[in-house]
Amino acid sequence: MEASRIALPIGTALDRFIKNNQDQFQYASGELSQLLRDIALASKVVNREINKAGLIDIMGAMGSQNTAGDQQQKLDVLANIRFTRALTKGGEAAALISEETESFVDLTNDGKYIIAIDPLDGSSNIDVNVSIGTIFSIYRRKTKEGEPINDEDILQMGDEQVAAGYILYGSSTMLVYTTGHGVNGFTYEPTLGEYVLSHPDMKMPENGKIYSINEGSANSFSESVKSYIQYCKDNNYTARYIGSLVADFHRNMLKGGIYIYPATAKDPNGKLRLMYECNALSFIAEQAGGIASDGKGRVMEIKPKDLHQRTPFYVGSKKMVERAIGAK
Ligand code: P6P
Repeated sequence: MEASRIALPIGTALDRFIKNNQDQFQYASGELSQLLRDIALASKVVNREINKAGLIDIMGAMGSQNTAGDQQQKLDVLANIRFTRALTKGGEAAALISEETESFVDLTNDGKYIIAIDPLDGSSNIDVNVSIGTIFSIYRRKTKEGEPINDEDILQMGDEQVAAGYILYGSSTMLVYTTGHGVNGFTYEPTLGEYVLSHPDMKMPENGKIYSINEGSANSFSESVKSYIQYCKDNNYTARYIGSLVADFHRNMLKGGIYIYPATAKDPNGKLRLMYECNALSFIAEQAGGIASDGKGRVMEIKPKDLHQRTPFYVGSKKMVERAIGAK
């Protein structure tokens, strides 16, 4: 039975919120505070740079590719540097898994945590001023401090996450995270330089009428995906696809909805990455009462084989995902 909790008022600063909920975090609360502070700090710097995009030469592609062969945007690389630097200085993270780097990055700290991060998801939208996001998962390292980091630390199932979150750089900048005891959203107040509680105890509506999928790939969808999309159309649902996962996910968190990136001819295992996109959003979705599936089972039960492996992704309101995956 969880200790009854004093609900903290809207406007509570992130640090204060973490301290007040320290008994919920299974490890030393100071470590979580430091990790979230490191991530929040880097996000504030990234947020500032995003807001200047167009004024300074950070738009457009680097002319290089990431591990997946995706064109790296200049801000992708900048964001990766900012998060890596902040987590290194913070001292709590032992290693980092990032979309932007082939192998894991050994931060040579004696930290007890492994961070998986997509520093800037949806970055191709930067040049057209569409919302983008950062997605992160926090795992406890399995090896002892001082021992070399190995696959046991790096390839952990989503169910092993101790915390996860996202930052949405939108009309306002928000940090949303969970430590396994519900989901809380914080809005960045630039005049204070602080994230303050704005969305306490977020719950994803059990049902909804918004579906997010790139119907340009419809010809290669499976029959079950095609029939679900037809069901949405027959029931006058609204199609909303921003092309930025965090933005679509966040809207569905607030209004109810489903986001689907299924297997397609171009991406037979789906496009999205298990370790630094799907696991984090699955943890948040489930903590908010939603469902996250690969079309067959829970995303967080997938045993990773590769840092950058992809998975089909069905995430959102419980009743919508159940119908989409044909669950009874
Ligand atoms: P497509 C952005 O590249 C991303 O990873 C997600 O943010 C977004 O939902 C999806 O890919 C868009 O992919 O193939 O529909 O353009």
